[in-house]
Amino acid sequence: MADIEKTFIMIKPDAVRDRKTGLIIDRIERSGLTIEKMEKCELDEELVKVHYAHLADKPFFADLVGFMTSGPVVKMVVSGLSAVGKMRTLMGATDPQVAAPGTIRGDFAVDVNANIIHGSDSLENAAIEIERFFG
Ligand code: IDP
Ligand code: MG
Repeated sequence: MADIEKTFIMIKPDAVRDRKTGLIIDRIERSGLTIEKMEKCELDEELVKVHYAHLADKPFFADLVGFMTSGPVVKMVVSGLSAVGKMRTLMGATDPQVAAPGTIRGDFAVDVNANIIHGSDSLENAAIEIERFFG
């Protein structure tokens, strides 16, 4: 039996700017998952740098930080059975060019630099990210 989990989800600035928030929320709710918390906000550069610290040595890091601070995001806590993995499946691959049709990134994004949505990649990171953004 799968466990009820909580995961951290963030609709990125490109999707908020392009008014895709409602479409993405619809996908999450139709999948049977529950939005526990949700807030539109702007991110500090420092918070983004901590959140993406695992990518600090990548050539695209500065662009990523610039992108994530370019406008408001919508951050959420999403819960449900196997919520962490289920959201990763709903989101699709990191690179929208290879994300499958029917996934959020496959359907709404074209560019890995601006790939619409963040979702925690493990239960452990979900707890850390929920505390980081909502604690
Ligand atoms: P994930 O978002 O699917 O978990 P990560 O590897 O954790 O993927 O990367 C975090 C974010 O960094 C991605 O969602 C994307 O916005 C950006 N990113 C990852 N790889 C690349 C790349 O090769 N070029 C540009 N941006 C990238
Ligand atoms: Mg990640």
